[in-house]
Amino acid sequence: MPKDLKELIQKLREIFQDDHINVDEVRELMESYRSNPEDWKKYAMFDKQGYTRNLVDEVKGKFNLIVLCWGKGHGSPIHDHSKSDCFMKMLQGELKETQFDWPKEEGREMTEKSHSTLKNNSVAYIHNKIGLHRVENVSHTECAVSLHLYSHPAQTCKVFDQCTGHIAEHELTFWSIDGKRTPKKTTASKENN
Ligand code: CSS
Ligand code: FE2
Repeated sequence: MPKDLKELIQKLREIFQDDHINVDEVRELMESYRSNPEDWKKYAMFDKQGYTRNLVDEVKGKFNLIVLCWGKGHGSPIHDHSKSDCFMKMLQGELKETQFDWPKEEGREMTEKSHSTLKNNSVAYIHNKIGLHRVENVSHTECAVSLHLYSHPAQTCKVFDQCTGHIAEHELTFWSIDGKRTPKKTTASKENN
């Protein structure tokens, strides 16, 4: 069991030396880390406008690890994960994940496939073959913090209009890198996906 976030990162780096990853192994490792705010508070930066993406670690071409900070009522649009495997671990609070199938044709409303509440320390997993999702902090009183690992990280993703299934390309940006706020110019108005 990793004793802190640093040790979790070390173990992830070891696992990702291999080209082929075992999803269950990564998931179990992330689950076994017990969230301690002392480990991740330097990455936890909130914004009033929407959730923030804060880069913690990256191994180019392999994975990146991001702390996402969700203020009260903040949520993502319905989105895909490009070529990434996405592991999402709760560090604080709760998030609601709603899954959708890929839209079959444009013009039709996308209906929910399933939804679940992600509780503290649990890990959810998704990639494009499983489907699409929306993630929300539905709480009006509590913030939420989650740790996301993306293998083969992408710089863009697709976002979907639930009413019509219309697809748009969306740029993924970082609010901070290694605990330092990224210059405003590169993050203008496109923080959320
Ligand atoms: N994929 C979203 C968060 S929900 S998994 C993102 O990276 O911003
Ligand atoms: Fe996602």
